[in-house]
Amino acid sequence: MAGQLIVFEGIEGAGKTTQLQRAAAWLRSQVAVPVLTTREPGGTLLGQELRHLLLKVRDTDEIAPRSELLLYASDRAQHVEQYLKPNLAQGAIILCDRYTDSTLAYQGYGRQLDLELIRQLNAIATGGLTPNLTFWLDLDPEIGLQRITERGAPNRLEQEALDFHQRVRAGYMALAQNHPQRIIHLDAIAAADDLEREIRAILQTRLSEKLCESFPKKLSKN
Ligand code: T5A
Repeated sequence: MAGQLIVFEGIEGAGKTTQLQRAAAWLRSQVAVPVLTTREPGGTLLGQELRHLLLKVRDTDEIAPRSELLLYASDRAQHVEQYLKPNLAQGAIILCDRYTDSTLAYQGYGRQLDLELIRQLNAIATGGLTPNLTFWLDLDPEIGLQRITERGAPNRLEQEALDFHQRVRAGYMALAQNHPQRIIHLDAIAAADDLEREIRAILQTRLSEKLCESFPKKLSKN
């Protein structure tokens, strides 16, 4: 059977990676199919090189917005072809840190590039592969950036001005309104343990509906 692609989205420091790792650990104890974690940019060897180019702070030679857009699309095309599609075909549950909504939010709303153009580019890069479920960890950018600053030196995107990050958040809001079935809004100011419980409960419902007949292990209630 086909697997499930579950994506974690949100602004910098929203807690995506933290929750993705916790959800993966829990799912591994619940289901009998492989549970994989990956990210964009950087989910393949080529992607790791593109990630370095995209995120390193540049003193000169700034990346132009359309060039940035194409680099993210290139990372995604490689990721879909080389990693996501083959593993989904094997029935894996894949938890992915960022996917197509990041490009709409950051390059579309943040950089203000044409949204229709980005949708077309996303369609080319993914070959039509859309997430089964997306968790949007929604947080005030001032708080997210504060969390990042406490962690260490910010990367190229994290160094953008506050109004850029506010546009990105507004972008996620618009996307969630347009895709209420797929995108689940989570208030990311909550404690990590509370968010983890909320995510487990949603996964429990969504995956039970779709997958329980195929799983030797049963999804438990906690
Ligand atoms: N990008 C990406 C685009 O512009 N276009 C695209 O198409 C794509 C795919 C990727 C950058 O690329 C951009 C977006 C990004 O700018 P990245 O390093 O992968 O760069 O950046 P992020 O995905 O944003 O990763 P971060 O690590 O910065 O944020 P996370 O994963 O949301 O946060 P996390 O879990 O690492 O936590 C951050 C800190 O907060 C604490 C953690 O302990 C950690 O210190 N924390 C909490 N604190 C309080 N309460 C909670 N609930 C907390 N949860 C975590």
